[in-house]
Amino acid sequence: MLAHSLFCQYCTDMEELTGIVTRGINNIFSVKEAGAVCDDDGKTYMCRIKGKVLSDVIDEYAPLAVGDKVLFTVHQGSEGLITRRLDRTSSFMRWNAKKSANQTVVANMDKIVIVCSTDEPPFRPRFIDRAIVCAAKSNILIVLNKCDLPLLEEQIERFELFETLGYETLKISAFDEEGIDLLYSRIEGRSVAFVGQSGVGKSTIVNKLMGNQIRQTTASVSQKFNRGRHTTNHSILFHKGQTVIVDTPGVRELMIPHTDSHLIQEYFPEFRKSRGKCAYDMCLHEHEPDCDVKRRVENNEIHTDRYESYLRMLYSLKERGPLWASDRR
Ligand SMILES: Nc1nc2c(ncn2[C@@H]2O[C@H](COP(=O)(O)OP(=O)(O)OP(=O)(O)O)[C@@H](O)[C@H]2O)c(=O)[nH]1
Ligand SMILES: [Mg+2]
Ligand SMILES: [Zn+2]
Repeated sequence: MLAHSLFCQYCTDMEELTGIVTRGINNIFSVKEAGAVCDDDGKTYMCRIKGKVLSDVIDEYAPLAVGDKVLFTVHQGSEGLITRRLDRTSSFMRWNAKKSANQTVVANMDKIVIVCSTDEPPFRPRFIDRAIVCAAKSNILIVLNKCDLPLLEEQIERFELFETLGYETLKISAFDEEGIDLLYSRIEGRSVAFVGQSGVGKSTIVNKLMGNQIRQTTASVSQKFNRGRHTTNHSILFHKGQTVIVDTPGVRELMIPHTDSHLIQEYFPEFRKSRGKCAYDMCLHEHEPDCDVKRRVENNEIHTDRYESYLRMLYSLKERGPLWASDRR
């Protein structure tokens, strides 16, 4: 009888446990039970989703992401069935062009660490601009890795602009461990996810932060293309005491999630001063006459490259066309 109540999936009185998704591959999710004393204590179960879809998750590519808190029941020792996804406090979301849908890469993080590199692959500030939009309202830390390699003066200025705009930034070199302790002090006790282009050094940084606890595969940037080779192919969540660290797979291109065009400017704090000063209330600061943002770009009060980056995002939404103007989240 005891065996029946433990293992039969049709029993309704089975105890539901709470856990956190630590990885997901081919619809099998590793779920770590929320530990009694410390999250490090929890046992990990290999879980499937009960039924085909979670009833309260609608119209989203992949119903679960690493970091999701779920309810699940245990079956056959270390296997389980996920019955419910709990409400998310935050999500890092990108546009999945292949699936024509928004995709949550990681959920429930206190902070998103956007990693970029000085070189190998080259510094790409517009990638950071887009990652900021993907991170939505999450706290953000922008890390410039590979500071052992040189960077042009104008690129340093572009990076330092993020600090001026109010974002937390840090320059490190995972290679010679410069700044790793400082980075750890900024994330200790929090839940953080490392995101960024392939090859910028996310897994190398995560390995250093975790000490000897884990050893993730890292790989050199392809000589031929000077860009990463997508060494990490799925997100993984690690616990180090109370600190939660998620390593995510790098992408070559990061596209902002489908959203209302008017919302993009929310992620450009330098536009705020122009609020209420454009001739049109709903100004997108594009071709509209008497636009205060454009005027301030011309006066060099707003960085031209940031404005250009904004326009590109605006166009990328338009290019998706009306097909995607549904209520996809
Ligand atoms: N020069 C230099 N190289 C570094 C540094 N950090 C990492 N690397 C190298 O950069 C390459 C890519 O590092 P990974 O950690 O695999 O990069 P990643 O961001 O995890 O890449 P994906 O998993 O593809 O997203 C490896 O050869 C690392 O040794 C650094 O601070 N300086
Ligand atoms: Mg990696
Ligand atoms: Zn305007």
